[in-house]
Amino acid sequence: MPIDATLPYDDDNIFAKILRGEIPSKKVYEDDHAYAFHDINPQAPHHILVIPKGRYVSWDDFSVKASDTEIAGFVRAVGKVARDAGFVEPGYRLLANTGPDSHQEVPHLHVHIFAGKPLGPMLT
Ligand code: IU
Repeated sequence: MPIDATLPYDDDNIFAKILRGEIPSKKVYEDDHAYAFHDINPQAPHHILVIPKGRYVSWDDFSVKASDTEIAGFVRAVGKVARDAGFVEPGYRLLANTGPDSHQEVPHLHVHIFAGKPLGPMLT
């Protein structure tokens, strides 16, 4: 079910538990600002999620409340994950669902990285 992204951050959300190591995940990358892991239900041959380490519900929450250092660190981490995975040359897609109409399901900001095949036109 889509979440209500206007609610305060919930420390019991599944990605918070993954960050704390309480739930296993297939880790791809980690640094001071970001953690990346394979999506449990991949929608492309390669489907990685990158999440900030800070407590942000959504892209909107992050864009308003995160420090410039956190934002820069997170954006660079997303780029590094895609680059290190070899996605730059063939290409990849980023997606951050935000709010009910987007069908955001987990209330901790996550950027999807899709790659591994021609992805076709954008969804509408
Ligand atoms: P969304 O943008 O909030 O709709 O995406 C949530 C994603 O989190 C979705 O692709 C799920 O497959 C993925 N996911 C996961 O990787 N591990 C989990 O334990 C859960 C969801 I719950």
